[in-house]
Amino acid sequence: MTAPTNAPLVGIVMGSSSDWEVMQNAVAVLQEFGIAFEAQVVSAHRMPDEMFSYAETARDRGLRAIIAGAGGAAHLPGMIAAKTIVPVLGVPVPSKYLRGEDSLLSIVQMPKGIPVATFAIGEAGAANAALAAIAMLATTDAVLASRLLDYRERQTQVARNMKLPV
Ligand code: RP5
Repeated sequence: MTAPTNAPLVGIVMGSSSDWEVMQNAVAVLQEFGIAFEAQVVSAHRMPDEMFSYAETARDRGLRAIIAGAGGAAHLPGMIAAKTIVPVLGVPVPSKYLRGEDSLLSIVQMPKGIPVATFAIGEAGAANAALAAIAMLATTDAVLASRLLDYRERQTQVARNMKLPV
């Protein structure tokens, strides 16, 4: 199957609408770079059939990366990765009782053979997952690569202009 040209390149899935506050940081970065994306709730333990279907169709639908965020016993990224060879970028969402350390360990400790690229807990992880997806797309898109370099340069200038109150 050939994906239409305006088809999403990056899929964002999360285990609950309660993950949105964190995961919207990935959306914001993709929007800033003008990357076609899709975002939806796909709960691993509450919607296992939809999770498998999402992963199984991802490649044919043209997705080049999947950003998967979940909290607690966060099996969504690993199970998505188990069903597709589209690269999966995992975002540990902060949890109520263990502050996301459970999410982090659940996502990062994938057994050998099925990788999930795992990012920081919370907002930084979500934003960085999007930047990593953009970097992957930029390996075959010179215009996007140039925009990513510009983004880095702007960050550098902001840091160089930082003043301390002493
Ligand atoms: C996980 O359980 C979700 O990813 C979320 O982080 C957490 C809590 O979900 P809700 O109870 O808020 O729906 O599946």
